[in-house]
Amino acid sequence: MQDQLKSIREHVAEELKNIQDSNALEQLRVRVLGKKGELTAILRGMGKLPAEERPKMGQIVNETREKLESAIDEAAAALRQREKEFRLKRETIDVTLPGKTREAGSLHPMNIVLDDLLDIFTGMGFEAVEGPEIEYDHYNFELLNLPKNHPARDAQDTFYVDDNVVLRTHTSPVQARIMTTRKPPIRIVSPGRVYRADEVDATHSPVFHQIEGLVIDENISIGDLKGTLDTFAERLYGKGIATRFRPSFFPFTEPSAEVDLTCAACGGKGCRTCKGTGWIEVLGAGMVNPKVLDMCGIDSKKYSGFAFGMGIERLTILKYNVPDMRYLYENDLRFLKQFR
Ligand code: 2NM
Repeated sequence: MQDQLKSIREHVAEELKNIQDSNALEQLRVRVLGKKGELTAILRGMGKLPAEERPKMGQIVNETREKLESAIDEAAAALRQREKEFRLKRETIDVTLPGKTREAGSLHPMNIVLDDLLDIFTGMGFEAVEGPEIEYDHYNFELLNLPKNHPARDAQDTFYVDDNVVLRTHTSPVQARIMTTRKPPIRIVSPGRVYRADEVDATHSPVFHQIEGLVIDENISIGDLKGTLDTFAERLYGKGIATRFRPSFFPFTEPSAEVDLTCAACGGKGCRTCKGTGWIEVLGAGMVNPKVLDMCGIDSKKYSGFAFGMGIERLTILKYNVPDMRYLYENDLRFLKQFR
């Protein structure tokens, strides 16, 4: 029996040297000291000993149990310490590292200009309306007095989906839709994406953005158009910016005008930006052609209206002095970060 105890002490001592984790240690504790463990088995065997030997043996077994228990406890404490050190080492934080920064976003310059435009025109009583980018030929051309065989309808200029469907070439079809469904007074602007079969260069893109305006009521005159655009020019580009109307032609307006704004770069004195003229061409406008009103179901004897249209890219380029339209599309952060 003494030999058995000795062999348990020895193999426990040996195993404790090799144990690396607390699970294995707990298994050893159960195997040796547990209810069905090696030491308990020896204690049971004591019944077979002569009565006079039992107290002595009992004492030895108890001493052995105490020694084993404290040896295992010590090993457990050492393991816990080691595991803690390991954890601390792994969780070390270098407090000198730079923090995670969250960069502030910013609006695209065209969205800044679009927001300005919507403020300006809703401030004058216009309602913003949107419509489909894939549009019927009927709304994009026919109702706007661009009949079949008109050069603007050529596949050279327009993306056709099928014989009757195009990618809209302006946002006027949104206004044609409104004219056919509402009664005057009408006061709307239609911002949005438009498509033309153009090559990309510094001032052209096959996809670009427009905002067009339309006012229809009794007694609307070209004076109302001039006043509206003067107000727009000053609010977008600042005090002292005026408009100049030059005669032009559009099928959907009569009379029609190209509208220039005072060159903001020189204040109208003449410089390289405006090629010495003091004016920059920015938009087109006119009195809605009575034929268009009638085709859309509005009585041109009772009502008149004005309309205008401009490119949001062009407005943006002029406002921020951007040398090439392609900067607006390339999403280069070095460019975009300047608009904070
Ligand atoms: C422009 C120039 C002149 C225009 C006309 C209409 C409509 F639908 F009322 F006929 N909307 N927009 C218009 C007029 C657009 O863009 C350069």
